[in-house]
Amino acid sequence: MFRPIATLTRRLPEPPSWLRRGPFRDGTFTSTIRGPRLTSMLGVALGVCFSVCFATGLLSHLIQHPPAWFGWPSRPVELYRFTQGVHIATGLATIPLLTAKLWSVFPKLFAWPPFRSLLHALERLSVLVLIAAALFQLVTGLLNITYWYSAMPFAFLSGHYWVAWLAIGSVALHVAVKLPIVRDGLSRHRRRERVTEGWTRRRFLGAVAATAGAVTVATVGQTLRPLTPLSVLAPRRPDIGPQGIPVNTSATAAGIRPQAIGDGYRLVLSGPGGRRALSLTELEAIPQSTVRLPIACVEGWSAQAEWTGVRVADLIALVGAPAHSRVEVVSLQTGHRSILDASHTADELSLIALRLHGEPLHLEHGYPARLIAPNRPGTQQTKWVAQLRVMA
Ligand SMILES: Nc1nc2c(c(=O)[nH]1)N[C@H]1C(S)=C(S)[C@@H](COP(=O)(O)O)O[C@H]1N2
Ligand SMILES: [Mo]
Repeated sequence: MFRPIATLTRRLPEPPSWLRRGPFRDGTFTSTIRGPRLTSMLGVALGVCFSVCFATGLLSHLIQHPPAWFGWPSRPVELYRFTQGVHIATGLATIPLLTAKLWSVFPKLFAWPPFRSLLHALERLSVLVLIAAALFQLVTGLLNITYWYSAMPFAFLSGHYWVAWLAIGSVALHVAVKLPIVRDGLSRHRRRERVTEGWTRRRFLGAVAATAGAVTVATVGQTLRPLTPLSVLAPRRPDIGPQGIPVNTSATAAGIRPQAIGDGYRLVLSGPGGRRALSLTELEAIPQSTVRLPIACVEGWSAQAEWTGVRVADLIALVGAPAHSRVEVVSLQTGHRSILDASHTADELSLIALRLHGEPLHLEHGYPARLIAPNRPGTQQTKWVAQLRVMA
């Protein structure tokens, strides 16, 4: 009879000792800083960082690809700016934490025997999956925020999303397996280990914490304005660009033709009451509102600005649509569009903006007209708007 548990836990024969060479020999790794206490402490910090990063990343994914059950409100205005700032900051802080943790367990790669049982082999395999998935997430995230797309021969979004599930799943398994060791590693009797070891360990942990702190301080200014001058490592300075705002996609890159935004430009509205095409002059004649709203890019930078334009709800009223409508916002750029759900359409802060800081929109910011709405990922703030289509 096949007994799975017994098969999994049966002790495997020891590999021949002549295989035990190089780092597999005893006494290769001599650092006294390493040990369950150090690994446990790093593990707890990493676990917290990773979980927060996963939750905020999942949220961002749901907002951009909402399933039927999911609704994202238009208030508080800066909520997405905050959650996505946290996503990028925790992701970046993970880099020094993971590096230190991998260093702390590195000798285990050469443990002897490599596998005590099938179960032990499976457990080690799951750690390998965890490390690979975590490294994949960090590297792809980093490539994405530094705009190095050419280094990723696959779709960033689906890769980063699906491997996140693999990573969080193997984290959960890893935590469950290691919990007893972590408990023991963090228990009080361990604290009374030899004083000198405790001291060097504290110095090491201090250095790791300082590095994680330095990475955060040198990048979080891309969204936290008071720290902007310190943002030496941030891919984007939120205060540099035309009209003081960064540009992700330029008009040239978006393929915006000068004819399309000249005198012939029309904003086309379509709804239950028919179709209207408004020139820029006609748009300017409609009562204007001025709002202060951020562009909160998925890549972690954000910039606050003062926008002036026409309320989306007022525009769709011209074609007989109620304020609580779903609206498709179509760009002059081929293929770029976004959806305003009912709460965002109805929000009085949602504008088709014609001006930025009191001046006509810069071409790079979406001249003649762009969408700006509260609590929304930057990628959904469509520039060079050509049409507003009220959806049935
Ligand atoms: N048509 C169009 N609109 C767009 C984009 C784009 O590529 N094409 N990029 C979006 C992204 S990712 C961001 S972060 C914001 C940036 O707006 P800004 O360039 O005015 O700062 O515009 C959004 N609107
Ligand atoms: Mo963005």
